Amino acid sequence: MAHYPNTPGMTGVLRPLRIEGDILDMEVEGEIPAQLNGTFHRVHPDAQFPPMFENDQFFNGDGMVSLFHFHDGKVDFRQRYAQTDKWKAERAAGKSLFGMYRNPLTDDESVKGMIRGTANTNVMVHAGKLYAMKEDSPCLIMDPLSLETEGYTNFDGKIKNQTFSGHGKIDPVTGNFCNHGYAATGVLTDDVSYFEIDPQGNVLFETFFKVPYYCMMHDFGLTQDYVIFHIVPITGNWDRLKAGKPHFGFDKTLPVYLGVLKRGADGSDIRWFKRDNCFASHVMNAYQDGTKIHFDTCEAKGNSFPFFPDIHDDSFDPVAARPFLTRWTVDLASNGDEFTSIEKLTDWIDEFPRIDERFIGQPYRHGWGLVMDPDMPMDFLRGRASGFKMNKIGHWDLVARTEDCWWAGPESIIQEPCFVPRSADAPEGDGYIIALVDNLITNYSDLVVLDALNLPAGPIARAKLPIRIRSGLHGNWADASKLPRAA
Ligand code: V55
Ligand code: FE
Repeated sequence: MAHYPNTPGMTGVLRPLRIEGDILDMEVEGEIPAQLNGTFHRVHPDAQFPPMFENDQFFNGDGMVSLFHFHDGKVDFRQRYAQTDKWKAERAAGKSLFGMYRNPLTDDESVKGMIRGTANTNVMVHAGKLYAMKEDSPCLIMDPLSLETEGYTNFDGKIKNQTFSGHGKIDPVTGNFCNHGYAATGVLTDDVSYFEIDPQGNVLFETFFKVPYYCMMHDFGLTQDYVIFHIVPITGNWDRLKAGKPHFGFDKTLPVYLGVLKRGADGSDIRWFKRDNCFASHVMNAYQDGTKIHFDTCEAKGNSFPFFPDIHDDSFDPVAARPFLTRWTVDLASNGDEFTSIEKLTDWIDEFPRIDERFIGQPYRHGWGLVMDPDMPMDFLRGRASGFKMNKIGHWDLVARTEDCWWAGPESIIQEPCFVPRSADAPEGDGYIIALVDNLITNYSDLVVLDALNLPAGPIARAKLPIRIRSGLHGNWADASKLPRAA
């Protein structure tokens, strides 16, 4: 009999879902544009069994992958667990064997030394496979259409690093899958690797470097010639793990760094720039402008993660926690290590930034993301939503410096959006935004389709689920041409 803890992270809107299944030809309101031909994969944490520790992190749930397969104006839905080594061992035992988030000291003896990953952070198609990613473990390979798990890979031994972060990016120029892994030589280590995998799935190179201090390196920036790493003080150490504290805590006494490494160069060539303390997690995009590098990220003055509390036990500040899209600029021609400028690009509280990914690493104009507008009615609070309440999708035109949005209404919160180009050669931004919208009152989720450059017009179509999908992390579109041929 499964008894999940009676905590906000496991009850109400965050009750575990644990449903695997298929819907052939989803119920649709409106018309699915016929150009939408491909797949949208996304993932959420969903503990298969009650966690060993009542106060475990939301981020520690087993990865549950959802697939929305668009073809012929229809959408098919499929949902399966990512069958990590952890998932299989616990399935066989009928209970949890792995302990707290990123704390191997809390595991059952029977699983010591096993890969602890949950594959719950991002899913992306590359070289005909679905990469299911979690930043503390290697890449888990799944089939993009059947969602069957093949297992972990180190790419024929060519990736020496032990970890594969969740925010790998496909360079639109080379088609390479570019990613990093931190804690690369073991839990809490300050080694990081950067590597690129070609369109056929072959590792081109991997290089290692040291960071100024160990921290959660959740995302990074890619430009045509450089890779950019932000070092933000969400940090941890063995004393915390021995004391059973959360792996990470926020340290407001440490500076923030931006590392710039030439792609293909040795990791020891990385150059560090430095600024005052702040919080930043996701990166919208980065690009070169002469000798300058622009790095667009959602910056907050203070810690945005209440579940990774202040390392010196300061109380959580919900105002300082609000992130805003911000442009960090450094100049490679400068002699010092200071930033050239830090420019706030919006007054909207926003996170989960996305772009037209044909412009990754390039000068770009359009960005989208989730927005929390606290002035709109929030009937969904009756559903006990916790954390940020993302009730709008925002669009930023970074050239015209305008912004517009779509509000999901008083009952719903929104999951990370994803941009889909109208066609391979459509101009930047010409296409669709797709996103899961979770109605916390009726308890259903809809996958909405919007015109990316006309969000205020509202959804063109809603593919309707008969359940509500648990709040998740990240997902990606893959054009049908990138998928293995259906058997
Ligand atoms: C994040 C999510 C994770 C994680 C670390 O910022 C960072 C998001 C779903 O797991 O382990
Ligand atoms: Fe993320």
